Formats: sequence, structure tokens, C-alpha cells
Amino acid sequence: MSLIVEKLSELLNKNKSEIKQLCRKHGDKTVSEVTVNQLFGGTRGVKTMICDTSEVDPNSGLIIRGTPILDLVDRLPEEIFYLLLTGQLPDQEALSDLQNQLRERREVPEYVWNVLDAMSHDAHPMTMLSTAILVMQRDSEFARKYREGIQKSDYWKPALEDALRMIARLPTISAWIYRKRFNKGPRIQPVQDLDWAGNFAAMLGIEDPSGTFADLMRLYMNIHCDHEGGNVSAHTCRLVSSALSDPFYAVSAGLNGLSGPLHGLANQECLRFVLKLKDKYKGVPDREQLVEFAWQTLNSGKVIPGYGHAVLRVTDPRFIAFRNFGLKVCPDSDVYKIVELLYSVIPDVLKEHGHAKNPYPNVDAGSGALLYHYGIQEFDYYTVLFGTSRVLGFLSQIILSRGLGEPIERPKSVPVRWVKSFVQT
Ligand code: CMX
Repeated sequence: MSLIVEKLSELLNKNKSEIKQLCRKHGDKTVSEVTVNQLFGGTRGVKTMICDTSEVDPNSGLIIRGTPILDLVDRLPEEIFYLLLTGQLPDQEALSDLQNQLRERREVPEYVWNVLDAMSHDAHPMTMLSTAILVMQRDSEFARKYREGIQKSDYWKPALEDALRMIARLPTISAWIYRKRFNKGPRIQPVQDLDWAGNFAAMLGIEDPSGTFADLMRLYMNIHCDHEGGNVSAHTCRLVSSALSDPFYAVSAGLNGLSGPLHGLANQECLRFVLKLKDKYKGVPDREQLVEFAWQTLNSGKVIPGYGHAVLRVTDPRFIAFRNFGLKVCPDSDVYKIVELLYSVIPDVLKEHGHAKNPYPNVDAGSGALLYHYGIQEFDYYTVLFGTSRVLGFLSQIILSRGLGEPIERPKSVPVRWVKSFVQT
């Protein structure tokens, strides 16, 4: 038995008995009420689900199992996955064990390459990623064990097996999507002893004389890994999984949610915005030009990409992590200078505009400029990078949900007619 299975068995037993006790003692207590505004407003802020992997505090941002993300930026994504799942960082033995488990499973089945090869040459890279995950469903251990009649209390074990397979294969698949879709040359094989994100960086085949690109990938994979359970992609993934659709179905669905321009696709929109500025002003604009451009954008009914957030009410610490990295590796690049200038100008413009509840940058405001600096200039690929990381969170949440025996989700919807008559009573 791998160390992670041992650790999880112990943890889940403890959590299950705590939850049983909580429900027995306090099952009837109300934790959230829903206003009419919330009913029509995406149920924003309504507490309707349990998610132990991470929390987003409006005033301090992402906290993974009690540790703020800025304290975890130097860790490996494998360590973060272990932390998401178990609540503890692995010691050296547990980390090596997990890395070995991943190495053993990283061979990508030939049919995945065949399916990707058969896709249209202009398919969106996110469609390719979601499809690659979906076709691997045929080998799902969860689906197989379920058919065989596995006990409910053991569902999480084959879910973990599927998760390890998916995580192990992801860097090879995602890197190939980049190389194939953008004609970057043949597939690069994984290196035996490299860490997960280091290998991903190597397989992307980016020229990197500075030797820092792998560090960007480690950082990128760390800070996008999870963001609570209620965001579109995580929630989609959990919802699909709650029907006991196996992790391949659920993760593929979650990635489809991540593909929306208000969610994961925003990072490509951000860089587009920055480059538009660079083109229009033939370099780095001055503050007045930037303010004017921002107002033109807002007045034409568009959003300023990379700014605002459904939950956060401060500058996203993940933006700060990227900013610190950018200030080290490319402070003199025009693109990066525009990102910096936007940071100093946009919050005031958005405050004056008065619509956005959070006028500060989110994670997407700076990540594209860094990728651009290293030569990844194909915007459509950016969400694949986000997705490759976010799968760590999706899968952790699925394993814990199945481990805690969570039921199928089924919130109640009501027609507008019902609301009209309700407010009159
Ligand atoms: N520029 C202009 N207007 C904005 C804005 C922005 N960056 N952010 C919010 N607003 C507007 C909203 O469109 C909304 O307008 P209406 O009242 O006219 O409909 C109003 O401000 C209130 O919105 P909100 O409650 O502050 O924000 P939401 O929770 O509805 O939406 C988000 C959050 C992220 C979708 C929104 O801020 C946005 O569209 N930002 C730009 C896109 C972006 O950066 N997305 C990345 C999100 C990161 C992630 O997914 O993790």
C-alpha cells in the first residue's frame, strides 16, 4: 500500500466520525440564508458545500489547508497535491513515494495520441485537453470497481488510482498539446528523475538560456492548484462526480467550465489587452494614455481582464507571487512594464467606475506576461497551463468527496413565479 493510501485511510476515518457527530448534534442548525438577490445572482456567498482542500478569504486570498499560498510558492506541486489531500506537507519519504507512484503511471496510452492527432488542426487547446482526459475514461479504475460492486466506503481508493494516473500523464499530454497544436516539433519524452513540473517544462521544449522557466512552471502549477469548491470549474467537477461519474468524466467537465472567458480563459484575455496597449501606443503607454484606454474599454461595456473577483476583495496574493517572479526575471520587458503600470492605474479607475466589488488584480493579471517573456506567445494555450495545475485541486476534492461518502448534489430550483408569490407573503 502506498504511503498516501495509508495516510488517507487514517484521515478519512477520523473526518467521517467527526462529521457524523457534527450532524447528529447540530444537523438542524442554519448555516446560510438565501436572499432574492442571491437567488438571481449566481447564489454568490451562499454556503452550500464542504471543501476542505482550500479556502479563499476575501481579505487574504487563497489558503491551502490553513497555509497562505504565499508561504507555499517554493514547494513542488507534488507536495501541494499531498497537502490538498491530507492537510499536511509530505516528509521526504512520503514525497518520494508519491513521485514514484506518479512515475510508474506516466505512460500515456497510444489511443490518446491517436485521438489528439485526429482533431481539427485549429481545435482549441482546452478542447484537446478536455478530450484527452475524457477518452482515458475507458481505463477508469473507479468505473471498473463500481461495476464490480465495490463498497461505498471504498470509493475513494479507485478514485485515487484514477487521480494518480491522470496527474502522472498530464504533463506529457499538456506539453504535447502545445507542441502539436502550434507546430513546435516532435514529442519530447519525460526525463526519468525530474520532478512533475520540471518535466512538464522540459517537455514543452521552450528555449531557456536563463534556466528559470522550470521555476516558473513550478510556481504556476502551485498557485493555480485549487480555489475552494464553489468556483465554476471545481463545482462542475464535484457535481459531475457526485453522480458517481468517474474522475475522468468529472475532470473533463471541470475543464470545460474552466474554459469560460470569465474564469480560466481570462488569462489569455489579459495578455491580449496588454498587447493591444503596446501596439496602440507603440510601446509602454504613459499613465494618461492607460487611463484613457481603460475608460474606453469600460464605456464600451467590456470588463478589464485580470481585475475583479467573485470572492476576493484585495490584490490576489497569487498575482503578488507572479509579480515578485516578474520583477526578478523580466523587469525591463515592455509587456511586463505595462502589467506593472496597469497595477498602479486600474484599481483607481475601477473604483471610480463603481461597478466591480473588487477593483484589484486577480491571478490572471500578470501570468500571461511571464509566459510571453519565455516565448509562449500562443494565448489559446494559457488556459491549458491553468487547467493542468487545477486538475490537482479537482482530483483532491473528488477523492475527499468520495471518501466522505458525500451524496449526489441536488439543490432546489424555483420558477420566477414562485419568487413573485413568495415575496408577497
Ligand atoms: N472590469 C469591469 N467591470 C467589472 C470588472 C472588471 N474587471 N469586474 C467586475 N465588473 C463589473 C461586473 O461586470 C458587474 O457589472 P454589472 O453589475 O454591470 O453586471 C459588476 O462589476 C459587479 O461584479 P462583481 O460582483 O464585482 O464581480 P462578479 O463576481 O460578478 O464577477 C469576475 C467576477 C471575475 C467574473 C469579474 O470581476 C470579471 O469579469 N473580471 C474580469 C475577468 C477576469 O479577470 N476573470 C478572471 C477571474 C479569475 C478566476 O477565475 O479565478
